[in-house]
Amino acid sequence: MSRKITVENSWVEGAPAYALDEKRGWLRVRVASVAGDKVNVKDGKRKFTVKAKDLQLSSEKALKGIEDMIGLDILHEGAIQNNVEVRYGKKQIYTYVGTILVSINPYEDIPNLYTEETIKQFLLKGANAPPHLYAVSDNVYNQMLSTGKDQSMLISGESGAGKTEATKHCLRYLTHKATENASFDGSNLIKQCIVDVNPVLEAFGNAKTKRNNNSSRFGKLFQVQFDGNGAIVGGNLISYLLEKSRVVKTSKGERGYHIFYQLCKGASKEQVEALSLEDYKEFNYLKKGECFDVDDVDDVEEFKKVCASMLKCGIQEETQSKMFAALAAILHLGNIQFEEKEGGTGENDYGVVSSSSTKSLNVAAILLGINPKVLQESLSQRTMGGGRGSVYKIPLQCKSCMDSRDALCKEMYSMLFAWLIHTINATMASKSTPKNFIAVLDIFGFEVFEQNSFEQLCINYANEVLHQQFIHHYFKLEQEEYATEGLNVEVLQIDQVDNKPVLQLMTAKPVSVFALLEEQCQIARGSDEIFIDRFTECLTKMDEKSSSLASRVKRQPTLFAIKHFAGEVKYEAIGFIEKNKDPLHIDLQNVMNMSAKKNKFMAEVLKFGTTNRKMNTTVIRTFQKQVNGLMELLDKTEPNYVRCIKPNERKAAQQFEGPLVLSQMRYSGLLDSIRIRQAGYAVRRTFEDIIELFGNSKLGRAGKAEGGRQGCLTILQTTMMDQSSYVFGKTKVFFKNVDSYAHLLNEMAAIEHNAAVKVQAMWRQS
Ligand code: AD9
Ligand code: MG
Repeated sequence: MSRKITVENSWVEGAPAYALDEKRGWLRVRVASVAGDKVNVKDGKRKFTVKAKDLQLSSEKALKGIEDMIGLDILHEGAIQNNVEVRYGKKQIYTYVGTILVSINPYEDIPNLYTEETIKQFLLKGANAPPHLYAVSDNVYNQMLSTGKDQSMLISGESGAGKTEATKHCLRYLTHKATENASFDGSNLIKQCIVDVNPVLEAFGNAKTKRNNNSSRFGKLFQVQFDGNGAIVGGNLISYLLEKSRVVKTSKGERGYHIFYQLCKGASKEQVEALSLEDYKEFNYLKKGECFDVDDVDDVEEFKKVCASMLKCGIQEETQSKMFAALAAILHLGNIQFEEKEGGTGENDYGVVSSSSTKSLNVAAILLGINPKVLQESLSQRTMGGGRGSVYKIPLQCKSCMDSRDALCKEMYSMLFAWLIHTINATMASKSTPKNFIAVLDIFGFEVFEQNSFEQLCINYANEVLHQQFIHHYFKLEQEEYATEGLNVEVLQIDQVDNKPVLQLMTAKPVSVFALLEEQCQIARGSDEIFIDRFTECLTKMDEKSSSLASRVKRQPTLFAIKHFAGEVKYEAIGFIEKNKDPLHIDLQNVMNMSAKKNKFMAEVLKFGTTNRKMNTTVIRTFQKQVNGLMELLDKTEPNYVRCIKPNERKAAQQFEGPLVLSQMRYSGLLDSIRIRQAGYAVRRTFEDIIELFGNSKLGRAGKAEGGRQGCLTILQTTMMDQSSYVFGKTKVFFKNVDSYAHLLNEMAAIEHNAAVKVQAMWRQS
């Protein structure tokens, strides 16, 4: 009688396998002995015990590090980790899982990976190229031309995983490809701008954080537009959720936006004098993080590059000077301190600009083109509406004065950023109607920190929406493969991986996290505390699936938890309402209006005030609209996914941490896409593969003689495969699960009178 091999419960001594180790992820081990549902394994000399469910079959192919992991016929976590780890060790950072490109950040420059020569090679190789961003970009471009369908490249991953670098490589390759394919009809300016826009965007939108020395603090979608011949005719940028709090606040070891440091260090003598930038280390906004420099970055050099790039993006020197003046104004505003008014006690302990800050106040006022006295008043008092159209002013306490100052700076910076994007877009705008576009999305990945606030809620919401799109796309692809093979697809159940319940919990009307938060923002006495109480109340009114994904955190009354597709996140509700309303009181708006009267540049910039203000809406509503717009755009495209993964938290080269990589694979939906595959038919082999499996045995020869479908059928019938465990497609046989495929291998071993170890060796070869 042949011995039954299943994945979980039948291991033989000496069999190679993967065992799950908490600290190191999946390790290659050999089975030492089996004791019930526990298995003792050996990792070199070290012995340890794992549960049978934490042991997986070893894969010979993974050991070699194959280019497309779909080729691992049994796709599981152990083999996947092993495969990418092996490749990473060989500095092969790119690997496919079917059509998804997985990219592992090498944290070092790999020789010849991105040279002009390499680009040329990829232009020649076409479909035969090894996994690379260039190969994906090449394919995307060709797809666009051959199908006439717009394309998107969705680049995701957590902070520091390499999204922005990947985006740049894609755009660079696309500009080469387009040039090769069709000459530019006078649109060189546009191509230049597409190439040069990055240093500008990074200067204004990136900063050093603990995770990444060049962290993008905004999301972006870059559309490259083409004519019918594949020539680039235009470009368009959309930005998402710039982290404006970074202008006024950075934690230790982090910096504000690069441009501030570049300007202070790189400005000419005249500029320094005109903008009073001599003592830049004394600017409060810059010194808070106690970090003025970034390793291996020369801010002076960068400043030159940024100025040159701005020129290519259509921002002339004169305008640049005005931008710098606005930035300097922000820095000087940040140095205005407030103190309690002399002699003031009790009711009168409101703030006035401290005497030591007079210079900062004056410089800021001059740069903005307003009267210092008016600036001082606007920061330290608030105009309120009385009855019958009357107004009155109330003085602010010190803390509120500082909040006012910070609010003004944040607003000015975010308007400047919006203006910048608008101006770049004007330079890149197509003169003719484009036929197609390729959209490259570089957007913040799922975030879970020790403390999570409103920003994480927004970011994680966007990730849920993108994840759903990904899942649905993969589901569709699977269905298409079944359809091509002529199979009935009823076996596929999207429910297992669909994240609809979380999205419902977050966005449904009338009850959801967003709906309740909006409600509190609309009513005068709304508060974070009421929001979170209402939230608990409302959980009972939601459908069971959604409500099971949310909870209040025990003994921490202001915390609530949401189980996202990528894991549970605990959010601190205090501050939600303020952040969602993002108010800018009238006195600060007046400061900007006054500045706009004197300063044409400020008048331009002012047009880009946050839409929230203009429409009297909230951050969530604006962001939801943006995300919906993004999804509408992406839905019309053929999506292509790039999953960037960070191998360690130390920005170190050649350090691969299994559990960290696996958790990102989970976040990125990679493992879900595999689950989708396994939800239908986990193993699929061509008829020829099956026949080949039986080699020169009698049955193998019989199969070969009949060939194709019939040969395969003979083998399956002779080995008495349970008929319900597989189905025939047009070119492949599909096995429901790994166990039914195991039965076949098992039979094969019996025919060959071989030991079970050999069977497991066959597993590895298949
Ligand atoms: V964030 O969400 O904006 O904080 P990204 O964009 O995912 O993040 P980024 O592309 O900025 O990460 O990469 C982080 C750093 O990793 C880069 O500054 C490089 O130092 C390093 N990196 C990333 N990709 C590569 C690469 N392909 N080769 C070499 C790389 N180094
Ligand atoms: Mg980035």
